[in-house]
Amino acid sequence: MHAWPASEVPALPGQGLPLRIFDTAAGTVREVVPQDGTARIYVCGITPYDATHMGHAATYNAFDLVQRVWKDAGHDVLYVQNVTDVDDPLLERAVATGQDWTALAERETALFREDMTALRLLPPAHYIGAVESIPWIVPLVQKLLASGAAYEVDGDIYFSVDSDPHFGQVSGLDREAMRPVFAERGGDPDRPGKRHPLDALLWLAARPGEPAWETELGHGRPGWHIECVAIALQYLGMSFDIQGGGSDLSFPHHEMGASHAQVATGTHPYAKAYVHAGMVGLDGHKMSKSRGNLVFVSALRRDGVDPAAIRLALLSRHYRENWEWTKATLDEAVERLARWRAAVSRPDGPAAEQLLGEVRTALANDLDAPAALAAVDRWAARQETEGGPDIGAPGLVSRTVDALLGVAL
Ligand code: 5CA
Ligand code: ZN
Repeated sequence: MHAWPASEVPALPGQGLPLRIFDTAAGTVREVVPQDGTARIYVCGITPYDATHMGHAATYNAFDLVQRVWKDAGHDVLYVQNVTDVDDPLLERAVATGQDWTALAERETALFREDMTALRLLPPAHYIGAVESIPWIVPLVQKLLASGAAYEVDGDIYFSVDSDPHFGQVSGLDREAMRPVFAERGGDPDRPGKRHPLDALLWLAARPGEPAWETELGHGRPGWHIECVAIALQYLGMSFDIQGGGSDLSFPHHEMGASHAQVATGTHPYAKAYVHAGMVGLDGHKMSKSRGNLVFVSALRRDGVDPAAIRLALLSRHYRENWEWTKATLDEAVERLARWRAAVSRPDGPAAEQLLGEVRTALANDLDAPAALAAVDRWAARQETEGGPDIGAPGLVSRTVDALLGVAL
């Protein structure tokens, strides 16, 4: 499917720093070094049964920063994202609201593209739906079946976690801790007939009234994890630089995805780093479609909120933090945006080379956006109180903020 239009990334003088970022698998911040000049990243996309909320936006904002840091450091970026356009939550919502599931998915995906465009989040080079990826999923599952790493239970096909010696290395959880999380996040530990309670679905045989495709695996539809693996291997291959998503995906989704890929290809690792954004909450709970405690990007836009202010609000929290969305966060961002815009509207000001260096340093250090905002705040405050002689400094500030933070002043 098509992605969304890219906003220009202005060129900056000099070169940015190598990215250091927290890798869940390593449990530490470390340098991720793209091999051949091209940095490869896969970010898990939405399940399109409801509109983009601030939690989604915060997660995609984090991985947008990754790309901006890489580009600034001189890399080409190959970015892939999926759309889970067939899965249980989508089908359930379609039935509950009496809609056609494809129409629901198309409408919400279109709205997501508009939100991403408004927030100036860079589009993936490949934006791929689960349905589109079925032709790549089938041979992968066949390979796993042939090697004995997958097996059937009443026509459904499961992945055997015991087939991967590296299983558990992404999340770092032991098997006892995995079980309740697996049950909570779409797994079925208690289904009779499975070899191991944690074994995950690769392929579901057709259920009455549900969509299904006729394939060499029989009439059915794909499981969730294998969708992302098929798309990532198709466009990025093994050992790409970053597998990204919210922290709710570290287990089971990214753990299972890594195992599926490692066993199917016989190589390791799936991704060099697994990077996870914290959860955004509202009123004391993680924002989630199932709970319904949501603030939608599109609703704020409809209310006339400047998308640049939404973006600044997201940037005001470190991406790894779990945090609560509040009206005050947005009000502060609206006020900051006005201050910055006033500061760059003058023809001259305090020299900005140091600011550029500070923003680069902050972002290369595990995407410390709050530190980057603080640096711009300091420049804007100096501009307001004392001004400066440097012709072109405001222009450099606005290009820095645009290129590295994605905010157009
Ligand atoms: N389609 C799958 C991934 S393959 C999925 O998780 N879809 S989603 O629509 O539920 O979430 C899309 C992305 O937003 C995921 O990376 C998820 O981790 C992230 N996300 C969901 N809720 C929140 C939240 N409250 N805060 C931060 N990120 C969130
Ligand atoms: Zn995914």
